[in-house]
Amino acid sequence: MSGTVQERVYLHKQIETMDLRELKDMQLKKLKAVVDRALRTEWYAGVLGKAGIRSGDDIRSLDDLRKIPFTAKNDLRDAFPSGLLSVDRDEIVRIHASSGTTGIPTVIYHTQGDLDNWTALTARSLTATGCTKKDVLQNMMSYGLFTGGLGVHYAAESIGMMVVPAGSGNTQRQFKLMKDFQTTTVHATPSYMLHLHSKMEDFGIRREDLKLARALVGAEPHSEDIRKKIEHLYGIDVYNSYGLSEMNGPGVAFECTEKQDMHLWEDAYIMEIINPETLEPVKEGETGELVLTTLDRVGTPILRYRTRDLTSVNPRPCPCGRTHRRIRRIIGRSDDMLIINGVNVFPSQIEEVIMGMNETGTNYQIVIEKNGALDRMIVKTEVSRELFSDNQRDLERLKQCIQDNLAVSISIKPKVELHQPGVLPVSEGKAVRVIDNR
Ligand code: DLL
Repeated sequence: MSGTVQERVYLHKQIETMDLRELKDMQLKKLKAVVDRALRTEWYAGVLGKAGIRSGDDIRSLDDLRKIPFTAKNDLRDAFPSGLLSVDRDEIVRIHASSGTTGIPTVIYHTQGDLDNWTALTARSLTATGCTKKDVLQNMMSYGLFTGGLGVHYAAESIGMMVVPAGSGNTQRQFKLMKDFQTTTVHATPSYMLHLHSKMEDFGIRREDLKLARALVGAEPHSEDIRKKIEHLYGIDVYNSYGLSEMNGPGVAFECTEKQDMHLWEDAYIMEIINPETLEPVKEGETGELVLTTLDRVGTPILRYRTRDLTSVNPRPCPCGRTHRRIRRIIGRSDDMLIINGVNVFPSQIEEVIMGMNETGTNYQIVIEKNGALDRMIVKTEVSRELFSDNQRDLERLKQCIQDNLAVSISIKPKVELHQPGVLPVSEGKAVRVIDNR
């Protein structure tokens, strides 16, 4: 693994290493301008008007950000299709959209300038992980309205990488492309990386057939143990990438070669971490919900967006020299918390236990159902092929051990089921880990 090799390459050195005070001045200037642009949209004209904000000049300091009401996913739905459009439609060159769980879409309109800014931020992120024009990037995220495909595609091209636009799925072809074009870098969801590995043997692929050096993984929550597992299975470096379509997509926050939390690009976004119940800011370093404001967006400016993602700020300076503050791994969403017989459980806690054990495989699922008046949780996990051929007593012991570890972590003792590799369903996009049948 090349994790110890410290790359000191910046794509935008002056901005990436900018003094924090200067960065804040820049944010204030941009905030005033984005408020002016937001006022040109039907939606924010109403919302900001009610809050007494009639021009960007009503924002005199970064603290005045708090005068602006939060924007929620539902607001984007209510504003569909064009309530958040801030320029003439002729200026728009692309949209990205998501249908969400309710089926009502949200849409983000991008001008050419918006796309260029997004490309630059993502290219900066790729460079921070050590990618250069010598690398070949195989993009295994889906191309289309989802932002993981095109977002990383254009960024990689812009720094001269050769891109293999494989898209998601078709595992056998992914291996063939990796071999034929000597892919050094892959972009995929962490669950797909694990799935891919479980198929290597079936397709007769040996590790030495591949030139793989790093994986950029994101789009879904995953634990540090999952990162370590992927690194160990392939012998590569794995970097965490965070983003959301409302804020462009990938390229919002990214790990650098230090692999210690993700730099959130503060020249493009203002971040706040709030307590999701009181909506007040948490103390620096405490966990809360991430709220983001776009600073450069022209087509669809979005102010104080409640991401629902739970994280905290790592305020320590990063040895890489970048000054933009880092956010820690997303531990879950303020709305995906499970309540099992009154106990709050985040799926990430269960994942940590399962992935932290050597015997457990690469795929798992959490099923919740009603058992009379009570809730019952079943944790299904795949275990290695060898274990399955061993005797029954070892499997029983492992089951017990998983149960005990879960009881310590989540204060609940769920039913545990062990399965052979390849039995639990895999999805080509984001993994579906929780099936709530209550
Ligand atoms: O998932 C954008 C993306 C593509 C990010 C490729 C990284 C790589 P959406 O489909 O809008 O956009 O989903 C955004 O996914 O609010 C988080 O809940 C979750 N998410 C994204 N990245 C991470 C991550 C893309 N690294 C939602 N860790 C976000 C945990 C993540 N959760």
